[in-house]
Parts: sequence; C-alpha cells; structure tokens
Amino acid sequence: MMKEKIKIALIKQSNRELESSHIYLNMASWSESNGFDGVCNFLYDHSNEERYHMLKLIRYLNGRGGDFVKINYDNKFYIKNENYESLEIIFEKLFEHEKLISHEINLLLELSLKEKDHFTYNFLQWFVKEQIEEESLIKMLLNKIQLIKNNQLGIYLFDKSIKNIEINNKKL
Ligand code: OFO
Repeated sequence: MMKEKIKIALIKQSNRELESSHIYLNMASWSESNGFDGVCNFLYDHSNEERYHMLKLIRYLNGRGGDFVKINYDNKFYIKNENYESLEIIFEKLFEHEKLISHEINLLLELSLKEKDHFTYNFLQWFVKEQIEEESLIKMLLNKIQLIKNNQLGIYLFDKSIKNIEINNKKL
C-alpha cells in the first residue's frame, strides 16, 4: 500500500504535468496564429506528450492504491491567450520550465528513497530519462534560436527544420 506522503506528492506531480501540457498548448496556439507552422506542430505534439506524463502518473497511482485519483478542474489551467512576443521568449520559458520539472522529479526521488518506496523509485526512473531528453532538446532549440536572433531567413529555416523533430507518441 502506498504511503499518503508519496500519494500526495505524485498527485501534485500529475497536476504539474497537466500544467505543462497547457503551457505547451498556449505556446502552440500563439505560434500557429503567428504563422510558425513548424513550431506550432512541435508544440502541439509536445502538449500531448505532457498529457501522457500526467496519465502515466494517474495510472500508476490508481494501480498501486486502489483508491482512484479524482481530477480537479481549476480555472488557472484554461487557455490564457498569452502574448509571447517571440520564439526566443517561448524557448527561454520552456527551458526554465523543464528545469523546474527536473528539480521536482529529483525531489520525488529523494522522497521515495526516504520513505523506502522502491516501487515508486523504480517507476520514477522513466521520468528521469524523459527529463534528460527534454531538457537537452529544448536547450538545443533555444541555442539555435538565440543564434538566429531576428534574422528573418534564419527564423523561416528554423520553423521549417523543427518539422523533422519527432516527438515519440507513446502508448500507455
Ligand atoms: Fe516536459 O516533461 Fe513532463 O512536464
């Protein structure tokens, strides 16, 4: 049976993943309305990926607890129509966000070790690998966009080349 502390921490993480999905979704919508069709597809796909992270946590929690996870609906997760001003700002924000998520995953690992929950520690290894991949992908894209700055041709080519990046659409 899962300890309450672990359960609460995993539910918090599933909410963070839902928030991540909405952050990517908002950015995808901004990119689409500003004509960046490559970037918007990348971000829409990534939004789905974050939703998958949330589902993975919910299904683990349900599988271990028997006590179903109730989903809370919170207004702050609704579409915000945020103005990001540039692709550089989008990738800066994403990189900061992914670093924050990595930090949270680290704290979860520490908690699972402290509580001697080796099942959860093992389950979280998937998220460790995922965060390493995501942080390095977003950093690589941020570096490129910082190099391009306001060069119109560079931005056009960046938008075109991002179409070749495959987001693994995983199955539960
Ligand atoms: Fe971006 O990895 Fe989940 O949040």
